Amino acid sequence: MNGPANRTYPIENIRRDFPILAQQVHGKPLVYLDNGASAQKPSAVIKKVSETYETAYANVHRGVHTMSQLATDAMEEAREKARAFINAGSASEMIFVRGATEGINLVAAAWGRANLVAGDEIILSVLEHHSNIVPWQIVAEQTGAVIKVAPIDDCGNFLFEEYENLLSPRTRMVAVTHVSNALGTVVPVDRVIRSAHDAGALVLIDGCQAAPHMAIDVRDLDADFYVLSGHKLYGPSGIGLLYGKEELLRAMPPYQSGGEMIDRVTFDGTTYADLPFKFEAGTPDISGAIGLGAAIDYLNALGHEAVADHEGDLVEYAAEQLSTLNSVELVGTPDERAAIVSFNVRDIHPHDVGTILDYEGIAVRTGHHCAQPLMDRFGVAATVRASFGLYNTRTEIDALVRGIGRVREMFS
Ligand code: C6P
Repeated sequence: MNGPANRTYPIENIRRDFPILAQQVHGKPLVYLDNGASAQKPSAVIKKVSETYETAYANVHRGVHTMSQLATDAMEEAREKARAFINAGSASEMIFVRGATEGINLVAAAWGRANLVAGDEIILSVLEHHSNIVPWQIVAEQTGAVIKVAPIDDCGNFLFEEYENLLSPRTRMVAVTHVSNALGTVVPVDRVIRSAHDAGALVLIDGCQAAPHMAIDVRDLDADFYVLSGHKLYGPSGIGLLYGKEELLRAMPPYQSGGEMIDRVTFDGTTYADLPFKFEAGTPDISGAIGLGAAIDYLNALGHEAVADHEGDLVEYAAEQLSTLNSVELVGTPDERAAIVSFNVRDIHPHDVGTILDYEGIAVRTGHHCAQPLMDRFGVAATVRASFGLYNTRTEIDALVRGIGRVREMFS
């Protein structure tokens, strides 16, 4: 039985939508629990990408010919879907980027270099992925800005009061994750944003691990910048989104330069294209953007609430089942978590756990999850991470628990 608590959730149909889930690995049915790294793709997305190449592909925003117009229209339609998906005010505020990493680098470099001066403060949290640390370190080095780090408690909860105490008249940017990729902690970003704004700072939210699991409303949040990656959202890899408030994006200098982002070029100087194109230098990932639009359609058809209910049941069940195993130590037990559980198996290296689980057909991520400061906070070098998606089942969590039993057997 596949569970879950909600019997109207069409889990069997959903699983059939994802061809890769029918694969076997080492002769066992694939149990894919590495969605935090990259989610699998439904047929609708795969078909949309191949259909684009088969019937409506050319470079965009350049050609007067039919194929270019078809591709341009499809890409702009995808931008509109993305706008609606996070409730941005206008498509001008939606920049197609390679992924969250590029989105954060864009803001850190373009906004940071133009606005930060020595002594200005940037607040990050200890939960951050390296993608939301290193770009700020680089711009801090270049400008003399200072980085402060908001702490967490021993369960992995974001400590809101301690964060508020870090805010000062010198705080210019607060850049925090919406959901921790290593622990699943949901950060109260609405309150984080309100406090930062009261202190006169801007806020960038790294929504990579939130967007697949919950409805995002950037206007309701009042986020200044919000980034996400398509490949974690059941879309293609190589495409992602940066949302930025229009007045901020307008005031920022370009990030990369070249074709597409210009208005007029002479050897005396260049004027730039209007938003969003000012930040989209070069030929974009055309089929990727169109595929992302199809992934958004797919998620919308299922409904965020239904997906969140299903995944909420899974993550609760997983945490409960894993905590019954004497040999397992959960790393992080936050009050509110989304679709991610991290743990270690006593006396066994996470890579060994991951390798043996793979022989059972179970895909998990092991390592530091690109969150080394967070691993340091917990005094561990690495963890095993099971991260769930809309197609996972309780049966697969039972397989994970049996797999851990197998790991124990092999090491005893
Ligand atoms: N986390 C994980 O296994 P890119 O690589 O640009 O699509 O996303 C970077 C990134 C930024 N922020 C968060 C919170 C993330 O989780 C990630 C990607 C993957 O956890 C790969 S390291």
